[in-house]
Amino acid sequence: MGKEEEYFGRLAARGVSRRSFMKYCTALTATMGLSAAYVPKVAEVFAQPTQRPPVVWLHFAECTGCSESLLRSQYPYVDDLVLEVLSLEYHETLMAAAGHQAEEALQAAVKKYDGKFICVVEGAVATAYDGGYGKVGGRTFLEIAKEVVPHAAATIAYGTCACFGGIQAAKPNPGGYKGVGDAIGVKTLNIPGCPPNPINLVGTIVNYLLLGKLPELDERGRPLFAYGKTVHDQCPRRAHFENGEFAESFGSPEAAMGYCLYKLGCRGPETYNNCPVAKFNDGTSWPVEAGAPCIGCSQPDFWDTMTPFYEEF
Ligand code: FSX
Ligand code: SF4
Ligand code: F3S
Repeated sequence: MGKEEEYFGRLAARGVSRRSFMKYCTALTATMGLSAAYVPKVAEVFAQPTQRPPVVWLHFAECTGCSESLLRSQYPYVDDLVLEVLSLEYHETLMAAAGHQAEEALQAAVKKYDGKFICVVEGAVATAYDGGYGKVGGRTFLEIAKEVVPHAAATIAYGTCACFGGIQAAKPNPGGYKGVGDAIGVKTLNIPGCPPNPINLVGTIVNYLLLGKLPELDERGRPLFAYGKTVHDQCPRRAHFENGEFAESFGSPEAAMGYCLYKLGCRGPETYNNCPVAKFNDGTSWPVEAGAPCIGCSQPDFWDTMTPFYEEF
């Protein structure tokens, strides 16, 4: 049996049809900003993996929501990508090793794949007091980041914490928390969001595997295909914003359904992300569609600049 047939057999055993897999690939290709002609090639990245780039996945200060949202995607394509298309050499949440064995695994992976592995980082890095505010296995995040990140072929900061510091960096920030790139002075590819949308990580990695390069980035290191426009630019409620039809002018939450949430504090106009088109949970919904204003979770410093998220009246 060919690799592809084997793959579809595995999907079928998990209750996923070839049709719904192709639907996912079509959505992924569109999210990546590629033409529909690329859909079969994108499908091949999953179904017939030819290369398995080694990945070292680090966890610093964070809530692990980023890994959770990635691994709990409804369909198995994401765990397939993480576990089979990539060669996951180190991931604290997923690996069986613990203690000294885990530390040795990290060092061995960095040595063996020096200059060749992709480093994915979740969480922020403490920089004050020699990084003393955050440690794994007795070593500071700062020390681990300095030891691993410069040896990677590319580093992907996954989540607002890893990109810009996130909640740890909110004022007064006594630990001097920063995004990993700022903490150690390297350039990272940034996929912010708290949590980010898994499709943007999958799109970035598929872009790398398919075209042999990372996607085009903006000045903050974010892939343009995902962060090139504001949430507001792509929001289906935008016509109501332009007509001045705001949810708060209606008497009841039911009557306000579907109207613009700007006067309820929506930060969509200042927030760069593709939530309205990519949606979460395999295209089910996103905050504004579910009736919650955007809180700007993918913007740097959103905990300081976009709070309070809710106020009591
Ligand atoms: Fe931060 Fe992620 Fe928010 Fe949580 O790893 S971006 S707190 S969803 O877990 O880093
Ligand atoms: Fe813009 Fe938010 Fe209104 Fe949507 S709900 S149109 S993102 S202000
Ligand atoms: Fe975050 Fe706003 Fe999207 S809160 S998930 S950037 S709609």
